[in-house]
Amino acid sequence: MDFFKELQDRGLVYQHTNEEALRKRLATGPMTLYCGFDPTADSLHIGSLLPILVLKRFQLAGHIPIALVGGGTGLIGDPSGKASERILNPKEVVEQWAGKIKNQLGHFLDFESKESPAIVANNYDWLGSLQVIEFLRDIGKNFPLGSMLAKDSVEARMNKGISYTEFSYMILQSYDYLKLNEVYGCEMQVGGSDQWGNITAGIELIRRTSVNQAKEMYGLTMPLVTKSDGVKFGKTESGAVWLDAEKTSPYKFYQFWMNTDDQDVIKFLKYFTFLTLDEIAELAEGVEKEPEKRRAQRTLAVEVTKLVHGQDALARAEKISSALFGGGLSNLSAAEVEEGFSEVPSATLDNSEISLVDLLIQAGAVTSKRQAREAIESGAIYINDIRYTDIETSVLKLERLDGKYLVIRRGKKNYYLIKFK
Ligand code: 629
Repeated sequence: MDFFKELQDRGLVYQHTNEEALRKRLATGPMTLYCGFDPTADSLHIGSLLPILVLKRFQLAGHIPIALVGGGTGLIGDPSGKASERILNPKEVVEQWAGKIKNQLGHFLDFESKESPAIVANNYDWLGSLQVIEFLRDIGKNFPLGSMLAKDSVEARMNKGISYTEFSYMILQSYDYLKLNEVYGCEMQVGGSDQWGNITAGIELIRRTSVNQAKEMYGLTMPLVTKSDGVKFGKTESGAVWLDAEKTSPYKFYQFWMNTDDQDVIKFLKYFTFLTLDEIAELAEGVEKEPEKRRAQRTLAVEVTKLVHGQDALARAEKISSALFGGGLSNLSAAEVEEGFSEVPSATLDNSEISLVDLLIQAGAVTSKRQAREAIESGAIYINDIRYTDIETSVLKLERLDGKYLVIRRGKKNYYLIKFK
């Protein structure tokens, strides 16, 4: 099996250093590689998923992945791909985020593997104790200003402005690569295409300083994930799609992938799943011949949700999805109702008598009594999947989901949640 070719066929290779040498090196035996993740929030989001899975692909092919948490670099701020200077986060906050991200990264890699156990490291361990005189004498001397100014990340900010702090970021990331080379024999750095400048800066630093100068160092970037409609990948109306189940529920996560365009779904299956290219080619035929079945989308949602949240959370997400889209609300537990309807308008009521008309107003389904009456009498109102057309319906007698909830639907897909105390 030609692993590099597999990466190329999946569309995962954007830029790389010397291809011939890299292919040869990959075929020679296990190699140690790394990718860094800065703690800029309390969770990773799906933007980080592609490089995480690339680390995993390398590990499955017998190589040793290092997931590096940027506890140190996260205190500085990478200007790569950023249109303007960042606001510094407090040290304690970055430290706490670094811990969470380290934990998340651990879920994707195998630490028990006999031949190629994964490594997680935090660059604060070496950057945090760097002394400024040493830094400028031993490291800074190897960075000609001309090549620093020529990096896209710096050039793009020359007019808008860039501080000395962010300008220096590439030196720190380069030093990480050098450290990881010395300590773990790391020979390759991977990242998104925005990281190319930092990766090549690191290779250059190692070339200038390392005792094993003869040894080739490698760099590889993945393409930026784009969507055919031009909308930024990974954003929804309610913001980023996070890997933390507390921030984006597994149900929402599952639905995000379900909603992938036909134009994008095959590309995403190649990027984000471990299905073989043959299996994906079969799904591609389905997209051509019977797109309405959305088999490719469902497979994508199943595979990625399972990878990130595990089998149980996937089963819950599927159950909630089929209850919401195919009927069967009454099978849902309280936790599933809360997960499935976490983003719809909701109201909490006590058990005092209330008319159906007032219930709809309380839920936010209508804005006036007249609107409520019209909606009921025209047959647009469903409660727990049953249509009610009589405005005299007794609300307190309606059967509740798990004893507590009424799910109101107005028309085809406007949902509201009522929770009883
Ligand atoms: C120290 C820090 C290193 C090596 C890398 C780093 C982090 C790097 C960065 N990466 C992005 C991030 O942390 O800023 N300077 O959010 C992000 N990355 C994953 C992909 C990326 C990149 O974590 O490389 O391209 C997104 O797909 O933007 O020694």
